[in-house]
Amino acid sequence: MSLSDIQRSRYQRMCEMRAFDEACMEALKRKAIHGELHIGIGQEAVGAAMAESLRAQDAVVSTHRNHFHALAKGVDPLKLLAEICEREAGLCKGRGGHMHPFCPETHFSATGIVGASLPVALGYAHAFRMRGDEAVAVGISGDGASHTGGFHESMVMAGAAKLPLVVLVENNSLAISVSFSDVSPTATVAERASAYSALGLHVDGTDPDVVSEVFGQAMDHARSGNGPVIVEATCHRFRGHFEGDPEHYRDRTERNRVRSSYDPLILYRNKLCAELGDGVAAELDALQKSTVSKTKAMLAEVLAMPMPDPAGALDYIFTDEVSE
Ligand SMILES: Cc1ncc(C[n+]2csc(CCOP(=O)(O)OP(=O)(O)O)c2C)c(N)n1
Repeated sequence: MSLSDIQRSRYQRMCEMRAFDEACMEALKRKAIHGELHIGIGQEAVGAAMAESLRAQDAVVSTHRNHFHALAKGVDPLKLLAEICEREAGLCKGRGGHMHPFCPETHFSATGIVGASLPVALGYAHAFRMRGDEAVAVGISGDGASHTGGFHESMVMAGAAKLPLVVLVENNSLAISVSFSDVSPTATVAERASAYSALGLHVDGTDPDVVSEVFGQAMDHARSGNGPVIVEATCHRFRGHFEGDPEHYRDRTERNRVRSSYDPLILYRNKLCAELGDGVAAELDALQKSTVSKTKAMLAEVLAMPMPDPAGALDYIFTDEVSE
């Protein structure tokens, strides 16, 4: 049996996301990125799956760990990588960097302020309702951000006004060094949804098939005027909180256990081989290989791009006009 289009595209998206973050790690090594870099490797299944249910008019507001969400929303990977590498040709002319990429054309934005993506997503959801648009706002949160006031206030307002808001919580069980189970008043974030008159869905975030089905259900629910949804995807962060994090809170044995047990690319490859036969392995491997080499070529292109002119350091800070 052969791969279906959807299986191929889910695997390909995950490969693209992994290769993208590996390129970022390489760029950091080459000193093309300054400041903290938050890598999403291990969480590819969530981003890959959400891409399928997002429409052009929907908005996504992400976090400090935002690369996969930007790719899922259709942000141009070359412009995104150029932004992360602080180039003039980047999404925000190199002024936003890795934590603050903005793309008005695709309605994608992100913030490095933990918990702040939800109030912004709430604003989008209000605007969609006022304009009568059939669009959904997706606010992304980590498990740590689910404990902030902004998360709570946004959910209260979205629930009261039945706004088209989907909150995607990537629960990787760590907020830097703080374990979710040590601080959370509930075993899951999803079960808090009923307190906000919202729908709560919990899903295994390592399997793109499962995430896709559940995220699609959440988007349909919100798009049909049924109010907000919390989708919580359990996933695993393979790298440190940021690149260079000494990870004193987990030892090498634990890190290796997580990587060898929950790699979404390996798990999905194994699943497809078990379902369709080992014959599909060669196609999957070729796909991964060509994705890696295309991404390496993209990084080379970005690194050859010019940096912003220091004389323009104060450009784009103040504006006299507010556009629509
Ligand atoms: C308001 C605010 N407080 C603290 C920080 C520092 N900080 C950056 S990321 C982070 C933890 C976020 O954890 P989580 O929401 O679980 O996301 P993850 O890093 O696991 O993706 C913290 C405390 C910040 N950026 N903003």
